[in-house]
Amino acid sequence: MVRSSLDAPTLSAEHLQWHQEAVQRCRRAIIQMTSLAASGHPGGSLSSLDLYLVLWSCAKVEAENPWMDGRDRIVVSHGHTSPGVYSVLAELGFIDNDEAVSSFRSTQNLFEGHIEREIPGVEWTTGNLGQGLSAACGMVLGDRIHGRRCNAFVPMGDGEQQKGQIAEARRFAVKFGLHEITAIVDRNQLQIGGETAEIMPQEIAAGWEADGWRVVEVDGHDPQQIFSALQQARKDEQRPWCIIAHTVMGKGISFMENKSDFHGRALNTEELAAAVTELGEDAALWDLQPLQQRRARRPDSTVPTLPDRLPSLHPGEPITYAVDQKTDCRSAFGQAIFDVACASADGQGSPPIAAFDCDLEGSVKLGAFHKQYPDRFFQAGIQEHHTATCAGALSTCGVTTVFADFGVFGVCETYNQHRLSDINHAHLKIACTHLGLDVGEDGKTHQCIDYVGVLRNIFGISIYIPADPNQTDRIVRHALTSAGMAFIGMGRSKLKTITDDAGAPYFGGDYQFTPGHLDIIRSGTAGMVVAMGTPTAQALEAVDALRTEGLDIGLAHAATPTDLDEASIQQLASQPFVVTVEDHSVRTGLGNCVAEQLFGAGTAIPQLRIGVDNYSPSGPSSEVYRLAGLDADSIRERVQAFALERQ
Ligand SMILES: Cc1ncc(C[n+]2csc(CCOP(=O)(O)OP(=O)(O)O)c2C)c(N)n1
Repeated sequence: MVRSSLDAPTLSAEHLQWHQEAVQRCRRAIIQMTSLAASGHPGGSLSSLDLYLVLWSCAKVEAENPWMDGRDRIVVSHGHTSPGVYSVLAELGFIDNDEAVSSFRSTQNLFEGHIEREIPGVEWTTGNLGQGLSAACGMVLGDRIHGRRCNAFVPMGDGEQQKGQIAEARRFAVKFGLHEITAIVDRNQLQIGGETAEIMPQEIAAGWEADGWRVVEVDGHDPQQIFSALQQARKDEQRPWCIIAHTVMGKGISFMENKSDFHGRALNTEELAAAVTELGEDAALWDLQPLQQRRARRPDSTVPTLPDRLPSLHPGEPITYAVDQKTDCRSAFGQAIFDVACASADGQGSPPIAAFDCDLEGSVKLGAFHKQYPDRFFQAGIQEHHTATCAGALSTCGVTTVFADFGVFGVCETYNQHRLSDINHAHLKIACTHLGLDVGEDGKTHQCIDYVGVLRNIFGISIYIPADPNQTDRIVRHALTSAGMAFIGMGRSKLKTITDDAGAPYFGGDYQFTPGHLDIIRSGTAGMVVAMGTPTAQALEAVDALRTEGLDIGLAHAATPTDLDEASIQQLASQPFVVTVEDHSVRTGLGNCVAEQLFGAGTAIPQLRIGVDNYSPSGPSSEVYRLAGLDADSIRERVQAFALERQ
């Protein structure tokens, strides 16, 4: 193996010699692993191969210390070229070649069909095309926040250029001066279905130039040209560069060259023999049997465990909003994030915390944080897909990262980005306001009534829906100081403070937020109303009215609807019936969560689900709630009727 540095004047003759030999070995590995798995993407792997070899042999990365601070980040965005990536990582000692080749696309270990962040040398799990550049932006920001500089190199496909998120990311990179990033487009002119020019004509170079990038074109199979372009790109302290590398799909095996058929098809036995002959090796040496046997044997993996980087933040002191101090949860969120940042600031006044906004700063209440920490606030414009990925990647770099948005954009618009961030072990905190019908006059386009239903599919996310500003305060402090992905869901309106029997703030003072715990706001034996989020105030008014009328009904609040603990479920199970109240689709929200958790505990009690059963019109939230049956009177009537039916 020969390694060089981008500081060297050129690639040495020795390096070039090694490159030519290594390319053949890697081609062999690519063909072997895809044929063994009988699937995979050999075509693009072969076209990107020279780029990968130059990158991993010249960038500041170390096989012995793959996750070292300050390393360069090689973020391969077209993750289907995994055979190419694995072959190069094996060549450079990051991973074991036989392990990668024999277990590729098997359930044995991590060498999946698309590259995985757990593999040393891989920075981001990709495969959902269009997200790599955004992830690289997050990583560069992470190093800047830690006072370091890293270079990020982002190889991408040319078909991939059709994704809009890439344009979002390149504008962001230019706006924030992320000159450390170099994109490298594998311009092989082909994608799955044929020629890129036919599938979707695109002026690739013009697009990058128009967004402010410096564009250069190279022969993507000439290591010296690739090296020199990378070197110049790295020297430019003003602008990020895009290197368009002209390549040949299937490069190196003549019958595969320029054939889109080999984008995603492995060679069959005859083709494999022909490829071997062409690569100049004895076909007998290419016996796949030993590798097949190893695949069947499933030996333990030698891949080390990916380290996790968690910042340490101080939660600060909780705030209690008084009973007559009507405010909205989003303001309480803005105050709490500001507080946590101030409480966690180091000697230089810079906390390891960052917040992203998509042109809704005033509405999502990030103003105070922005003003105090302007270099930790990222105004990303109406570019939610990029923002979600970029923030997700930054959250893996030892920076607590908040993505604040309206629910309909921060959840519904960006679901796949969040899912990929979770697969990447991100710790992103998604704070969404204007949830449900409480979006008010904006109407049905903005009514996010499916956040629980959508987000509960993401295995690593904790869903937190506070009942009022006091609980919001405590939930935000908890979420910001805990590991993992979190969603904090809030409405828009100013809310009544939820009070206990004595009229004091229920969620104020010494109240401790405990995930999984059902907060019993009123105890009763005739049945239990379980509310979630904004309509808790309406449910409380309804329950108090019914109690005055002699119905001993209780009220609970489920701030973590998807994960109620056993004691909470038992509390519900002992009731004659349960009524769920939510500003969410009745098909996929709290009602579902409660029903399935009760059923799972072996209990079937009658249940009434009060919630949203259709898109609702524009109007003040209070009117929209009345129309949807979420006002206190409607809740009271329906609970009363349900109780009467059961007597
Ligand atoms: C968002 C997204 N849409 C669709 C796909 C399915 N897909 C995988 S590879 C590919 C074509 C990619 O073409 P290109 O970037 O040119 O890569 P190459 O064919 O050169 O390997 C498509 C459509 C995907 N992985 N992600």
